[in-house]
Amino acid sequence: ENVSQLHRTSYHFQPKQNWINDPNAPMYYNGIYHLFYQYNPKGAVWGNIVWAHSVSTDLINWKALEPAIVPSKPFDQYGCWSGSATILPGNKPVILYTGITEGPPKNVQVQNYAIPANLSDPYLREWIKPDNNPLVVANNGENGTAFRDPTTAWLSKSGYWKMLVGSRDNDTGIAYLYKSKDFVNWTKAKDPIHSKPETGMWECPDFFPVSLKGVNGLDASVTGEGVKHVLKVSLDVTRYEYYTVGTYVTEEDRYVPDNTSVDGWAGLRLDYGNFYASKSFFDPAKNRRVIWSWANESDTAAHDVAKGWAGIQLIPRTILLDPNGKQLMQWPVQELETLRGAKVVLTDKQMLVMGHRIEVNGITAAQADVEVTFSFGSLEKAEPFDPEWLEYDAQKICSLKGSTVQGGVGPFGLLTLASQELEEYTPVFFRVFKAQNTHKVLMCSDATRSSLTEGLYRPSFAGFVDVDIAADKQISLRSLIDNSVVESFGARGRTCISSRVYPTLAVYENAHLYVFNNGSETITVENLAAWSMKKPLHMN
Ligand code: DQQ
Repeated sequence: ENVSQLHRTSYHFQPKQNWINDPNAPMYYNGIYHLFYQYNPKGAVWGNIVWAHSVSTDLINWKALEPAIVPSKPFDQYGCWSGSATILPGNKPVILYTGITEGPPKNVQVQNYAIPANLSDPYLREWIKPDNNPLVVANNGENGTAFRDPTTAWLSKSGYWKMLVGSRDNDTGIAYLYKSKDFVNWTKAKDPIHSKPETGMWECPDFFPVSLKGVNGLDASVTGEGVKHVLKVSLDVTRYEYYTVGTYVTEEDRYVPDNTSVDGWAGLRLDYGNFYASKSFFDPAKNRRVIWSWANESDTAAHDVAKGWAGIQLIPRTILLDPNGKQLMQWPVQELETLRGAKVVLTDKQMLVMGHRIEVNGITAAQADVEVTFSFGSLEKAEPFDPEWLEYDAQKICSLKGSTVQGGVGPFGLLTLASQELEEYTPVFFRVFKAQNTHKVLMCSDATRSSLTEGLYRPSFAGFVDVDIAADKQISLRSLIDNSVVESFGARGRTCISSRVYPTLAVYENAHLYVFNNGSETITVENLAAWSMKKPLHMN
């Protein structure tokens, strides 16, 4: 079949062809990382959904296996939708997933389980769906057409396994809590673990503990002193996710977000760009929590069909709680650095006056990893933050104040995937505003000028960065550039933004990378290191 190679990523996870969406049941088992994902074996649009399966020893090189779970039984004959893995005592993995028992338009949803046919097969190629499926059906007031995406289960001190199922009641988003002694007989807890009016369907909930101190990730079952919990949900209505940091009140089986976490539309986001249906897992080999996410295409479905493929998985990220306890920090897994090839550095503290840009030469700019720190002398020139903007989200401010709109402190940052004459470029940049008694730092990844092609979705993705910029007087940025994706990490991963872009001129060796400043305050490039990124030896 004809698969267009232009715009395919080199080091992001992609199968050879066809449609992919949500990462499913990521796990580490006996030295192997498993990634399952929603996949259409028959085309480049959503449909015919099965669980594709790939394995890896390093999260970078992947080997594709046969799909692990495909529709075959009355309890999943119209589709095998998203789910999660749990490793049971005795080192026994089990998958919980949503089966579709009645097709469109209703798409009736139930929760099933599957277990490896042969635990001594290192790749766990074959999965069995026991006959006592489904485990959980909507028979207790739940909406069976909005009832899906079971989480990894955790074991509570009372000896019960607990898991969440995403749902909604009219407009109220809900994460139902189910418990079981034996992983087979599940009963619904009296109350959902959490819900929130006017948020719509909660897809792909993820609920996990994070440590208040140190850099270790935690297994799903950890509770107690020094631990906070995070609840992440994917909002079907807007196709973005939000999360809160809070307390899991184990005695009541309720989750209570902290008063520093906004619960709802305006909440914190793992990524302010193209990032959906994310799922994390605890990696016992490296004592870390790792999160995977799907990034959909931003072109048209007709383009996807013509290309023969759609969707990528973003680079897996290590998740930590910010030492301030209020938000998460994410960073590409360290294994990614093994793909770093040719390196260039700017260490001579070059100054960027307003309107100035410097090209980063000597790397493959279409396929690169860049780390840079920018500094400045003072915030005196910071533009005032218009109080009216308090009603706006960051994206709207970025669309008003793009990279070419001159400012005070910023816009400064990177111009990625830039063509020779800047007919095309995707800027990733910061802009500092003076607000009442404080400063606001806006980070943007703006696709507006990314491509000369008409009809693409070109959002000005943006988020605020929670740092003490007046004290720091500097800010760091890392961007992973890979042909049609730019994945950026501001201030060590406090604010992350991923954009999908489709340059026509800034492709392969015709792509350029620059640092730039368009604010009146001179910006210093404290240090910059950029690497050409190699293609993994094995990618499906
Ligand atoms: N995708 C799956 C659902 C999930 C949605 C179907 C999120 O299980 O709710 O492919 O992208």
